[in-house]
Amino acid sequence: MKIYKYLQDVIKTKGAAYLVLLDPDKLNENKLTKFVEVCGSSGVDGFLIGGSLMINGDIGSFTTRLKSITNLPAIIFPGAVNQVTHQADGLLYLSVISGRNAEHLIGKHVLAAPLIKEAGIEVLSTGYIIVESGKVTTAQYMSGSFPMPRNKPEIAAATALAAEYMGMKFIYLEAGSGAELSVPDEMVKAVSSYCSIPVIVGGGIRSANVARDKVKNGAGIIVTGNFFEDESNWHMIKNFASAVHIKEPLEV
Ligand code: 1GP
Repeated sequence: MKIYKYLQDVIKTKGAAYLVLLDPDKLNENKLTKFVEVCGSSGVDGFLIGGSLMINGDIGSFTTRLKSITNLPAIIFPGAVNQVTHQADGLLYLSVISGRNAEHLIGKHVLAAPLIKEAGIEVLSTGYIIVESGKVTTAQYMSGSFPMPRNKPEIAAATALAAEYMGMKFIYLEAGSGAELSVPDEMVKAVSSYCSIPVIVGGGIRSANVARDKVKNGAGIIVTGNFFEDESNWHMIKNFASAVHIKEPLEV
């Protein structure tokens, strides 16, 4: 319960938590060290680690390296069953509840469960709602499921409540990595006001203002990935963190 409690505490004290997604395929050792140091000094609350594929990266050694640089939590955001490692602190146990593909509702979970038990890491069960966001995203394609229509906040809210009643700890509203459009504020609001579990929002967030709007509409956790893959944007991480931490004075 360590990570769960940590995230709850951050949400309570800062208003929301800010997590940065790291893709082992896209960050070499040198860049990882520099980036994580910048994140640490900019107010980031933790890291998600994962990718849809793991071609060059080795999640085990990547996470070991990450943990040697920072004390912030390292949470696996698995794109596949082979992304389980004991080096991490926890894992988002994602069920694609927007879809009706049994493999991503229970199939992969059966394969992963013994590996997670062996790894001894904290499990954070998460109802993953993939939201229509313009073009087809990797998350939609890889999960073999239709996204939730973006103009149907009431369907998202009912789906999220069902996940809460099933005992899931988080809802993740996902527009998809590099999405043209982020999850609509109306949907964030509908889901977070209807459910009592924290709502994670990610995909296509490329400005601090957009991040803050999601928090104002009830998001408990904001995730960004793509935007900070470009080193020339790193000076803005502080602005993003400050925008998410709505209970703290805003840094501009
Ligand atoms: C993807 O929600 C995350 O799963 C982050 O998306 O890369 O678009 O920030 P971006």
